[in-house]
Amino acid sequence: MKVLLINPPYQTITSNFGVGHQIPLGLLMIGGPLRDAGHVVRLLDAECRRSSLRAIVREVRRWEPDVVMTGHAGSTPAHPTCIRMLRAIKEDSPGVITVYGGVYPTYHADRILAQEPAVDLIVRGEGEATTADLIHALQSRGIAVGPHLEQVPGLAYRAGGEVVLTDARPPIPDLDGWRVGWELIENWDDYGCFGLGRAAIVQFSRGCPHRCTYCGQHGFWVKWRHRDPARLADEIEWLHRTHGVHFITLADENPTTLQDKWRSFLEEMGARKLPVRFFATIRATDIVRDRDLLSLYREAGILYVLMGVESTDDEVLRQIQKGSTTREDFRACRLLKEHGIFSILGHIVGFGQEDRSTFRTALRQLRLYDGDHLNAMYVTPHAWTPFGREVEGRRVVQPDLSKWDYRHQVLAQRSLRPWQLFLAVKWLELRFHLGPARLLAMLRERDPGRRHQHFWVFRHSALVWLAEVFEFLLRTSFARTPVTLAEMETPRPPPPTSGADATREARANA
Ligand code: B12
Ligand code: SF4
Repeated sequence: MKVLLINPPYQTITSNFGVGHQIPLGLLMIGGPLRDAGHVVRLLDAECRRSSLRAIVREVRRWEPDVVMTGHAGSTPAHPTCIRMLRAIKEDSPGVITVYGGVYPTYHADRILAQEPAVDLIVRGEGEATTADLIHALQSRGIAVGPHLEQVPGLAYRAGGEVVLTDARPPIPDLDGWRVGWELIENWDDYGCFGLGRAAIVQFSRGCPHRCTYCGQHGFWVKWRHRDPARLADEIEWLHRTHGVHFITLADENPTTLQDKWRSFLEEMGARKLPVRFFATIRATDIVRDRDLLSLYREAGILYVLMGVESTDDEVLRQIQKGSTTREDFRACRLLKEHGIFSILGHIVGFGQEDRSTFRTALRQLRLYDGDHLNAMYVTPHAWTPFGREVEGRRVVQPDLSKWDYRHQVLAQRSLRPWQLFLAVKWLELRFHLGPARLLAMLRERDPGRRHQHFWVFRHSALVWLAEVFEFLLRTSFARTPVTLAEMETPRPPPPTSGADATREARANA
């Protein structure tokens, strides 16, 4: 079978002006097993090439695949682009089978299939095993969507005018049993991060034992599982030696869940002494827990840690079940600084009803933490999260899904109009990054590598800031008569398991 994987031409300011374009790991993860099963697979990265829909359609016509597959990491905001692309492909090549996967289509499979004839099949949940079985079924029992697919768990499709959801597929027990299709990358120079050369994304683990109310990632992966630390380190070494990769983003929700496994990975990387640097998302509580391991973090190459502090108000942290406190956030920032690791503080606005004083307090607190960079985001009420259900009655000022990307306001605020909230967020970013103490520390930095990083990020943060202001002025509009989230008719999934159950499960799995 000929399978064309398309990374959709979804463009973001954060990739184009910020960190840089990243490899589409999700597509590579389904592509590797398909190639191993003998299929002819190609990746068309329409995002990093900024391809037009017309160019994509032409490429599909020229290459004549049996199946086109698409999906994107920024799943919700990329959805409108995916649909526009699939419609254009179907119109031009009606015989091609279209398969769509990722987080958003997983949770909205029935609605998407009911509304979009351009989507033939949806893969629900993690994609490797389901895709391999699906392509096998299509090859052996006819390249058409029909009852022969009923036996493939994890699928959704239309049959006889109805949407069929096959059984849920259990999570893959052995992550090392599935290979990433690295050879599908056509040009490694297309992918870079933080100005540090060629970059790749890898996953050490999937899932998360925590239950922050606004996040649905733990539900998507179902169980926390991890790869063998030494095998992952081997793969990173191979990426460095074969493809000149110098920067790795860990795509994990929570790589530090089990300290001994995380430590083994750090030791493996430290022992290899590779000129490879890492970006990882790590909770403040785990940084504090690992205070005696932070030199090992450094030796392993951890350079950037994104820490979701989310709010500088302990009451909000409690409400969203973050499981950390402002004291721990403060402590974690200081520990990272002492060990020469850059911290990026993920701060989310919109959990409660905010006003000007909330922003003044947030600035004071964030400056006190003394993190290196600030990533200010807007809360996004995904329907499959407890927060999404909790705020059903709140009004949505941004009905355009392509802006549900954490960089645009979605929920209305009582005391701040959208333009006021935007100004407050931009003010917060500006005041944080231009704080005199921060600027002085940057100028005083002696280490040339760290100095270069400081200036690179400063420059790119400024570009993102300016681009977002222009975008707001020229291309952003808000609903004139906002309806509530419930009125937007979002389907509701079953509630997730409790945090305590999941933590026990993670330990048992490991
Ligand atoms: C690394 C990362 C980034 C990186 C790299 C993104 C990239 N190009 O890969 C950067 C920093 C650039 C980034 C940016 C953004 N990100 Co991001 N990012 C992540 C992160 C940490 C990991 C993503 C990942 O690679 N996961 C591992 C892969 C293997 O998982 P996967 O893509 O879901 O794929 C699996 C399945 O979904 C399925 N699948 C996926 N696609 C397809 C397609 C088919 C056909 C099939 C069959 C199956 C299938 O199979 C795969 C293997 O099992 C996640 C959080 C997390 N820990 O998951 C957030 C996350 C994906 N990001 C998110 C968002 C919103 C964004 C941004 C839009 C933010 C912004 N405003 O800029 C941008 C998008 C820009 C862009 N161009 O990508 C959200 C998406 C929320 C949602 N559900 O819609 C997430 C989930 C964060 C969160 N906690 O909410 N991101
Ligand atoms: S720690 Fe919270 S926000 Fe982060 S992945 Fe886990 S549940 Fe989501």
